[in-house]
Amino acid sequence: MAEDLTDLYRAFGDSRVPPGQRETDEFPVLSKGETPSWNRETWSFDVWGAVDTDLALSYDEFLDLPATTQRQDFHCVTGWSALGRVFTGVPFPTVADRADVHDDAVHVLFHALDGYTTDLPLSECLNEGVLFAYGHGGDELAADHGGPLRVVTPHKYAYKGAKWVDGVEFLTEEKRGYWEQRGYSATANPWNEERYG
Ligand SMILES: Nc1nc2c(c(=O)[nH]1)N[C@H]1C(S)=C(S)[C@@H](COP(=O)(O)O)O[C@H]1N2
Ligand SMILES: [Mo]
Repeated sequence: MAEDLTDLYRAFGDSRVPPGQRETDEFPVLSKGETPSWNRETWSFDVWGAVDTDLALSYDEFLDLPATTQRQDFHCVTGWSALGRVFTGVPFPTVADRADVHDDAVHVLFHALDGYTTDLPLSECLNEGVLFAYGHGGDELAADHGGPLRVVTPHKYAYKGAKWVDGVEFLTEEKRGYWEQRGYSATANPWNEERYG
């Protein structure tokens, strides 16, 4: 059973579809470049920075972490919203707990196989629904949608969710990610239409 997070918008606004967004039945692919290849034998999910325990997990080790399934909406800053998508994976706090994050960590930079990065305050990463997802709709997450592993952030525009994520850096000060350095909002709250920074 998927945990239903489609009412998460109530904490942020009155309408499930945020202002300026239009609903689509599709799940479009939006990437800055090509879909990167990966090797199951050498792929490593790394956690470093302001933590006591650096992590370097193989894909199989990642699959052994306790998982959850959630139904959520997905809002791209370019204007489409895909409603009721079902993702399976590992909640952000589970990873943070394993890494023993330092008390002075305040920010997180996600790293991906295509060179993409995106950043969020640590407190926003601990919001309900931030998930490292390897499953979508009951299947393995497709490569175009970020397989083997991606982040989803139902309370933020979707560029906050790094596809092909393979690194999480905990920081004691803010750092900006790929789109955040190029004029997109660092905060990215869809119900406030925080599109540009
Ligand atoms: N690594 C990586 N992650 C990324 C992107 C990207 O280009 N590279 N694009 C972002 C943007 S702008 C959006 S809308 C979503 C799109 O996810 P989808 O292709 O599964 O719809 O991924 C986000 N994560
Ligand atoms: Mo996007």
